[in-house]
Amino acid sequence: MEGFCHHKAYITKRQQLALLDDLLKIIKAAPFYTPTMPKTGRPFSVQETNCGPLGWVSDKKGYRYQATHPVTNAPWPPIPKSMLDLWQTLTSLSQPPEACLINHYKNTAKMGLHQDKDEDEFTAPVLSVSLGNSAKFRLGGLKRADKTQSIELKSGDVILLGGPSRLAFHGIDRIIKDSSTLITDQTNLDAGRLNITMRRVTKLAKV
Ligand code: MD6
Ligand code: FE
Repeated sequence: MEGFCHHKAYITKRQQLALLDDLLKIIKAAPFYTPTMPKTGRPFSVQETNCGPLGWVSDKKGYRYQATHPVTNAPWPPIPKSMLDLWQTLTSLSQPPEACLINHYKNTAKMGLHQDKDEDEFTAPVLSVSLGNSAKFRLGGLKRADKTQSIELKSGDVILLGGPSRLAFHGIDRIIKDSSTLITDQTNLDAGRLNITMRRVTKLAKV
């Protein structure tokens, strides 16, 4: 799909460990919570938290971006510098991301096919980093029924959904257990996988 970019092994092992350290500090300040589906209230199988000025949340009332954690009501912690630098390098945008969503998958978690469309700005890509166990990522087209492909995302991989692929349907079919040793039990993360996505939420200012 045009605009989709997969940088395999973009982040070195050393950088992954440093990023994991930054994320563990964020998770201490803004603990994972279990989002629920709008209307049905069914819990997600992933746990989520955010950093940055805005965070993506989901509960019975719907999907939205908000400046505070839904459980602690505290403002989200700032986005780590390494992630801001990655955004600058790979998007070439002078304006920073406003939201950084952190998903935690236990080995049995998955994420259904969806589009990221709760933002007001679709010209900026969504940048996504994978850490820990590998995942089978499914990428489709602009319609739910479009043909899909399966892509394996490994620890240190970065993908960008930009251009026409910005609104492509995508999801996580499954996590491949024991495929990475990055996230150990010491992290209290039950092994599994972390996925970090950065987005622009409001319109880019014209410069
Ligand atoms: C995941 N990723 O990799 C789920 N969304 O766990 C996403 O939902 C996603 O990887 C938008 C752009 C890139 C992504
Ligand atoms: Fe998504």
